[in-house]
Amino acid sequence: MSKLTILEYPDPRLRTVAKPVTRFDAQLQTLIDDMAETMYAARGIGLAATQVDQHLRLLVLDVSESRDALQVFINPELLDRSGTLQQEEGCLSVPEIYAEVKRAETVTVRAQDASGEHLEQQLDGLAAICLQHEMDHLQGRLFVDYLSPIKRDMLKKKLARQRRQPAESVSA
Ligand code: K2U
Ligand code: ZN
Repeated sequence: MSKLTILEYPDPRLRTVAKPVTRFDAQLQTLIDDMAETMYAARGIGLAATQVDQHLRLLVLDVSESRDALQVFINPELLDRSGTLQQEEGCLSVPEIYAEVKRAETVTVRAQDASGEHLEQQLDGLAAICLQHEMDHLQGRLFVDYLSPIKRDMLKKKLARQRRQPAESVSA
């Protein structure tokens, strides 16, 4: 297994719309394993293939306290959603930025597992939020897209400062 590089905003590759998975083979299983390792190492509770520059409709998540309940969703589609939940979100591709996002509280998802078998599952709470966050990634959407234009502009300026800062500290 390998740790993969996570793309960071505003990398344009994060805007790629992922394509459906059609080959359920050993190469796909290796990508799943590497994504899981990358997610756990980054202390994330979800990761979409888009974030590791693999533009396939594949995501992994694990919202368990014990960090040993990996779930894999391939070619996910939402069949139903209900309720709303507003919660502060972060993103491994947008470090140190957090913002409130409104999402469905409960979702029913249809997807395939690593062997291509179809599954249908109802998720609620943090798992539902995480799934919707990851499915946004597969559409090239980021949680910062839900920010007001003013807040998004402030974010871009903050990230630009952060990126300049390391250089300044070296030259100082
Ligand atoms: O897609 C990612 O970057 C992974 C996110 C998933 C996520 C975002 C917001 C809300 C729930 C899940 C990371 O796991 S962000 C880090 C994190 C860790 C624990 C709880 C919330 C966010
Ligand atoms: Zn994210």
